[in-house]
Amino acid sequence: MGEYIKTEIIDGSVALIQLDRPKAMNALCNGLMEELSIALQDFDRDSDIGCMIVTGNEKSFAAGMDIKEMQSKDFSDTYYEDMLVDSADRIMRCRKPIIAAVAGYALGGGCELAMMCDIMIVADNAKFGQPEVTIGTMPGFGGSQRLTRLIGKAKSMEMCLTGRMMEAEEAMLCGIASRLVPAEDLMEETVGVAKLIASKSQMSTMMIKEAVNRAEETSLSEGLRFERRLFHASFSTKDQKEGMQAFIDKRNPDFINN
Ligand code: CO8
Repeated sequence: MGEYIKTEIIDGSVALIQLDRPKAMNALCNGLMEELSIALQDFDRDSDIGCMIVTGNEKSFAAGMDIKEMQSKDFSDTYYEDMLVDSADRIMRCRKPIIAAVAGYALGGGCELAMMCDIMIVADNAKFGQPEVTIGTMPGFGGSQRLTRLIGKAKSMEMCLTGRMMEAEEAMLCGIASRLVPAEDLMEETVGVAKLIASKSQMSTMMIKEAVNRAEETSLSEGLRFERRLFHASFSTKDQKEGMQAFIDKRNPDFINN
């Protein structure tokens, strides 16, 4: 629990972090980013937690970085403090899966934050956009890179250059979102996915996250080699022995994250 976020542990294994600045549409002020990234880091290090969820409220996931906080900064302020780099690094270093549950606005830094997560489940009222161009700046929290990788150059250019919003259905069709659900079912669906992930061996889920992320950053042959090595390494875990034995015995596995 912090000034800008609420946290909850569900069934002992899923950590839910709710951005809680409703009066400012969950604008991502420095304090919020600090609290969020530290909470994610702490949950990531908690051996009981197998999956994290980041969500906002029904009106807004996050309407971007806090414009009121940024407006008066000049280049040397942002450059010298390396604006938001610590928070982004903390989030990117998380090794366990993070799900973004998005309802309402996910704009600018909010869209970028959602795209930093590993899975995105969206409500039918979700709206995505990179509207920085309309306030005289540009995406700076990964939008120009992640959006382009997700939806391709032409569509990413159009989104970033016009600042237009994209509805949930379009986001689903072009590959931003992994699942589209009615707004009232968003949390139930997301918690269900998170519990399923958390019920697996953390050794497997962490290796899978590492391998899938590698696909974005390397050639196919290097990525395949990396995957193969992790796959081989998974045979050194007790959970691989248990998982396969449980299949043979026709019972549920009892994973110990080892
Ligand atoms: N920052 C600060 N305050 C905000 C923000 C924001 N991003 N978004 C909304 N608010 C505030 C409003 O100012 C308003 O406050 P007040 O009640 O004090 O006037 C309150 O939230 C409610 O907002 P609205 O009255 O505007 O609500 P509407 O329902 O009419 O509109 C919108 C909702 C469409 C979400 C609208 O508020 C909006 O367009 N917000 C700004 C969206 C935007 O431009 N986001 C991009 C910000 S820039 C960014 O994210 C850069 C990322 C890169 C950083 C890189 C760092 C390294």
